[in-house]
Amino acid sequence: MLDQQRVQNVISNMKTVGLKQILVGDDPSIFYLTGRFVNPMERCGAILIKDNGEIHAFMNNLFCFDPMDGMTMHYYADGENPYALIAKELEPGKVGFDKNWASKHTISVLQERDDLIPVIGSDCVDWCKARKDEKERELLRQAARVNDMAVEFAINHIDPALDEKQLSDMIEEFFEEHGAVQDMQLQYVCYGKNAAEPHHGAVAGETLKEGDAVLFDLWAPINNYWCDMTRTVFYKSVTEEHRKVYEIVKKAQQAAIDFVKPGVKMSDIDAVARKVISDAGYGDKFLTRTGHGVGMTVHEPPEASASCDLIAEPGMCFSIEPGIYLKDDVGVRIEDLVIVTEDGCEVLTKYPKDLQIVGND
Ligand SMILES: [Mn+2]
Repeated sequence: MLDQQRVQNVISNMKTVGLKQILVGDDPSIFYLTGRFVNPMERCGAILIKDNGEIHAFMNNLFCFDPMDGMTMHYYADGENPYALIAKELEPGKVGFDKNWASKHTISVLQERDDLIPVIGSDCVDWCKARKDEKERELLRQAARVNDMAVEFAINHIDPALDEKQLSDMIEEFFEEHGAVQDMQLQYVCYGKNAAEPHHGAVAGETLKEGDAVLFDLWAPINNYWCDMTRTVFYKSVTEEHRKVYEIVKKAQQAAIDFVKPGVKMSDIDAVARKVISDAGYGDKFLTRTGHGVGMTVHEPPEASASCDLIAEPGMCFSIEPGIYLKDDVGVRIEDLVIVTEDGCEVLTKYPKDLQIVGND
């Protein structure tokens, strides 16, 4: 069913930016507006939204996308040209295209007409998606609960007999047993110096030794909403410098969480975390942005970074995940998801953050 409230919110954003028509082609965005998740793969599928409230759907007839109230359906068969159908419904002038729609679709629509001006239109949907309603907040909380359990499972299964990939596979299986549906997703398990690479995944043959940091960055979609969480622990012992690094990251992460409330700039959330780490002398070792939005996709607006000019608003959900990365030595990252509330934020992921040394029992 078409979610009229969400559609109206999108249209109001379109009016704000002066767009009369947008084409939505991103599967999660179509799901957000219609409650139907279609994955037409390489075929063309899109929803056209006009600022007068007219909605059209263009779908291949092989996919189960039944008619719904408030939307004009245009089905095409394999061998027919869907772009001509779309072009026929467009008004001359600016068309907001979806940033995630394959360029072959966008270009093919443009080739049907010479009076269209393409611009990026998906912000109008993304800004709505960024502010989670209560139903979505509850789904994010449920996913975070599984994430807490997965982190606990991971930490309890640290074992020198398991390489990174073996432990990663066990965590993935745990997620799937708890309702996660994944498509080749890799759970990050990083031992020792591998943790110094922010996007090290989990590699077969990488083994654990005393004094290593063990960084888990675990993420999965549950009922279409993602969780994402990182904890770093140490195996058997920790050096003074690694302990110091850990405490700085923990302090930076807490400072950023404490700063989150409606009205603050997303870029200032990043600045708050960065200041703690810079003041401690590790500013050039904080290699990533502080956070990213999470919802039906694991990386979406708004991001907590110097380049994001969005303002935090109630319902926004994003990660707070500062880190310090010392090449060939150690990496520490602590990540939680938060939802902005009326006067601060709710931290979704709750696994404790005090420094843990495991493997001595
Ligand atoms: Mn993350």
